[in-house]
Amino acid sequence: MIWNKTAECAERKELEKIQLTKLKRTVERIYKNVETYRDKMQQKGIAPGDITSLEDLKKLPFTTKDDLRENYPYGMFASPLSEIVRIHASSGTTGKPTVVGYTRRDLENWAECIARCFAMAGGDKSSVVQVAYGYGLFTGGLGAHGGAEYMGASVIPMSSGNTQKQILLMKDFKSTILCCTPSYALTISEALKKAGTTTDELALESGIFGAEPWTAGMKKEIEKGLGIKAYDIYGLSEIMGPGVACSCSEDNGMHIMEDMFIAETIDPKTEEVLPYGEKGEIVFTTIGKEGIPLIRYRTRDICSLMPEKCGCGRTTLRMSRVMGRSDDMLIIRGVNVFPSQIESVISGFAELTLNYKILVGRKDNKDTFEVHVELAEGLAIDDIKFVEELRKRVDHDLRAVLGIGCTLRFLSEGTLPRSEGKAVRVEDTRNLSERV
Ligand code: DLL
Repeated sequence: MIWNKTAECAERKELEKIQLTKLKRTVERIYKNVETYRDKMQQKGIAPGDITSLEDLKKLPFTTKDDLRENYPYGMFASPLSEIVRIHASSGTTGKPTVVGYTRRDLENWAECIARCFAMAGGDKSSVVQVAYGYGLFTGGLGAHGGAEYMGASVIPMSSGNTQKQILLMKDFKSTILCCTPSYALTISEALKKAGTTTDELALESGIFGAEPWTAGMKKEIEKGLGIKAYDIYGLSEIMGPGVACSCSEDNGMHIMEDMFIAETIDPKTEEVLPYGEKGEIVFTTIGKEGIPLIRYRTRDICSLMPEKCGCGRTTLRMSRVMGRSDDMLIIRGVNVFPSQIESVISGFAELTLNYKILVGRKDNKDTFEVHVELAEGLAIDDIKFVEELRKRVDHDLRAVLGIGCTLRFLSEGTLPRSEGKAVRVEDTRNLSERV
């Protein structure tokens, strides 16, 4: 089913007309209400009236995560807090999170986008949607929840974790759609197998998975293990949350909600706009948002744009799977982790040096995450009491900043190889280059 044929199957010309009207309105709004944007535009010598065609988008400045950090917490909001009805946040590059706010209309538009995604995955009002994305500051849980409810489905707000209960409810409540990260879908599928439950005992038909990169191998395994068809859903908190784009039954790229977002791909180094089909960093301009509209937001996600007509009948531009990042962000067990966050914690301990290494791998379909760090000179690694007490404190601070735990290993000073050029801090052996 196509949820909103007017928006999703519009003629290109018609869609571009809508985009231009909404772009102009957005630019006026940010120029009036957000000092950073006013300054950036004045520096470039442009005013809202200079935007007269979609081509003019190129004249507008980019926005980065740093802009959000520098304006923490509410400086990029274009609506007063009295109009903001929800706040979400995601990892910042250092200690402070990236904060986003939604007006009532923003929440409605978000729900509309997600309802379109559910429809792509075969959902309708008779669906039973089990939301196993985390609820809280992360946009996954509440985002999927709002969209499923808006579609009219019966929503089970399970949140993530508690795998045995997920399975129990999935069986007894006859869930037809599962929403979670692909890695958690695998965990559920493994637990099902261990419990001797067959997919015939479930009513599950499809799953909407995203928030982290996943391989084609993982997709196959999830589909087989849960007896479903798996769909890829993309999004990021800064732009809205999940539902910016989603794959359809054709399973060939993700349809972008183009009446809400304008997508471009750029060369991350030169910032030159790339032609469709070329691999680059995807950049989004929100054209329907009130709370925190963002112009040309640099996502750091690498993919390509696909303008070709899709067999499903939707006419919207598709983005390919996410093929990598143009920065160093890691996604570990669905959580965004920046090496700089780890470094900022380590540097707060006089007992530690800044010689550290981050090791990410995969074992039994789960991400492993270790941090190895050298002790300061003269400190004894064999002083068990001291080391254990230190471990507790470092572990506590890392957990507080990252939101997930890691295996912490202390090393004697001088153990790690010293770099002769760029320090290689991260060793990621998950082999995620071959993705869905
Ligand atoms: O992960 C929003 C989301 C929730 C998307 C649930 C899909 C499902 P953030 O925590 O801000 O928001 O992380 C955004 O996650 O820039 C990508 O690098 C990555 N990401 C999101 N979806 C996908 C996907 C949510 N389908 C960052 N494939 C983004 C690969 C994804 N990477």
